[in-house]
Amino acid sequence: MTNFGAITATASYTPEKIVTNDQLAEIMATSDEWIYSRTGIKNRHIATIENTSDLCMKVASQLLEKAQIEASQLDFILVATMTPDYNCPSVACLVQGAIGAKNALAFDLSAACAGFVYALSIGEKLIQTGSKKGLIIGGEVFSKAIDWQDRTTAVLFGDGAGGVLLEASSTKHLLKEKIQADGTRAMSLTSGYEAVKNPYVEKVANKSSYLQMAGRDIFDFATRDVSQSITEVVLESEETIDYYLLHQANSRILDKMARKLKTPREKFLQNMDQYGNTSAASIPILLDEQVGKGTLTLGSHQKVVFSGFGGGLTWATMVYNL
Ligand code: B82
Repeated sequence: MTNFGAITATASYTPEKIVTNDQLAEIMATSDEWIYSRTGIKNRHIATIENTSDLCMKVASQLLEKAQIEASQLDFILVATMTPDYNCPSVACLVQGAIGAKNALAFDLSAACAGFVYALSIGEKLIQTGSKKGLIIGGEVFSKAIDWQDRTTAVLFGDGAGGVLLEASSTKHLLKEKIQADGTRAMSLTSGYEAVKNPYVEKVANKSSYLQMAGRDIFDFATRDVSQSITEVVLESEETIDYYLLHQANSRILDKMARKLKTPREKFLQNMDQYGNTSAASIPILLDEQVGKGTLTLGSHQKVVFSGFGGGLTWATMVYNL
């Protein structure tokens, strides 16, 4: 049986331009102390030329190069993003065309900061039903979606992309998962609103399209509902977890989760200091970085938790056997 998915390569790419907290303080009323003490963020990469598909294409090419496979061998390309270049074509199709993955189905998945884990879950099902190889990518250019006049949100986000190659394997790697949503709390985090606008509309809704978030509400969601899902999935897996790779929104969330889960804080890997919140890209960027550093090794059977959470509300947790 070769019907399980295995992550066989990781990659990430962030735009060259780095903006520090001090540099942000030059264009808005904020400070390094204010940002760092509340969020754990110091720097973020900001796109100046590249759009989301460009970042994702770089990740896709790196994955093919690392695994030494041809683009034509790919059966699927899934991109998790809430900041696509276009509504149509999808980022996934732009990547498919650019790398020449002529046999791959391709689509984008919108599940905000939980998007990468949602997409990994769908990729696993595609492998279970016969696909052999596919790319799962999370990519965002959030800098185009935020209100640069709003210092409470503008300081939080960064641009970037990360991804994995998923291949058919005889070993089970995705040990347990729980993929959830609660649309009754949809208005807690919104971005990209588009009003109905046509010659027959009398009054076009005057609602901001910028990212807006009810910080305290989603902080409570993360530390309550997401902690609970992690507790459940880990218990069901009956595994001892080596590391936790959670969405990199805010280091205070990780502090509180570690306390709630009675787990040493060091097991919660962290890189939001260098990238800020990259939404769907945050977990695959963190994964690739830790594989690069040697903290995590593919094929080592280390047990990790992936947990993404964000707008929707959406949340998705996996216990993964690397
Ligand atoms: S905050 O509300 O301002 N706060 C927590 C009480 C500061 C210490 C805040 C800030 Br600043 C940044 C992020 C959050 C937050 O809770 N974010 C999220 C929570 C759940 C899901 C996604 C996110 C996200 O930001 O992506 C709170």
